[in-house]
Amino acid sequence: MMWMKVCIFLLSSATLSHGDCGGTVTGAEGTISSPGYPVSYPSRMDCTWTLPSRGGRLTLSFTDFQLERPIGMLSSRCNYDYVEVHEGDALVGRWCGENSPGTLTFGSRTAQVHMVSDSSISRRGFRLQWSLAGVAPPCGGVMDGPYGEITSPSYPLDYPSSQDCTWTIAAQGGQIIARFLDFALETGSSCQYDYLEIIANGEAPRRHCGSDLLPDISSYSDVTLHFVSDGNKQERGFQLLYSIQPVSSGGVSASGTDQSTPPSQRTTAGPVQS
Ligand SMILES: [Ca+2]
Ligand SMILES: [Ca+2]
Repeated sequence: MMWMKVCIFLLSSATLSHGDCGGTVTGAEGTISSPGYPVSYPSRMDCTWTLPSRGGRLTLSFTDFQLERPIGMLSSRCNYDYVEVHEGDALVGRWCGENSPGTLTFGSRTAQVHMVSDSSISRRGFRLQWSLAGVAPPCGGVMDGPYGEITSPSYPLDYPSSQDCTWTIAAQGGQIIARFLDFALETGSSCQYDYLEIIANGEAPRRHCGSDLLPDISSYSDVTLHFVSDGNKQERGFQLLYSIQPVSSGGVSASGTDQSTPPSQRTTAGPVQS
């Protein structure tokens, strides 16, 4: 039973290969084709491809479609081989023969493409291109591990417009040491367009923008990072690594990357604009 579950997990987490019988797609775009395409698909197949919309807008475009032609009284039901498309729990339609679904667009629900063949007569099958637009990249959260990385959304590509992300690094009784490896935000005289606000050691927020690398952050209380971008002009964003140093009764412990800053001399990142 456990072994089966592991296999199911491996199958479902793998990137689809050309002509697989079903699976779940990952990424932002790709192609799906029926098994064996463009040679005949197998008989007695039953394959389901799942395309999560992840809150974005999903487009399926069938670029080739050739299944067995239905004949007889039940031909309108595609009684031999067919492709069905579902959006969430709803059936969008069933297609067969050379009657292609064409291009279908979905709102925010997961789409499924389901193909079934009977015991005889196969054709070329189908090929479709899919793409996903408008999916918000991951942004913000609580960082409670002993170390980690925080980057602006889509980093190292330009961050999207209209972002508002808040990260909290939990000190958990230790000392947070954070180092910026990269920093490039749209410049503004008072950082009024895009900015990163940092709250450390319980002090007032400091707002940063531009492209000067910020100094290290050292804080004995939670650090809050608040990133905002406006509606136009995007830059690369920022990348920051942090670690939590345990604090012993005698002061900062002798493990980790930076034991040189006693609490009395601790600093927070100063503003770029001064
Ligand atoms: Ca058939
Ligand atoms: Ca901007």
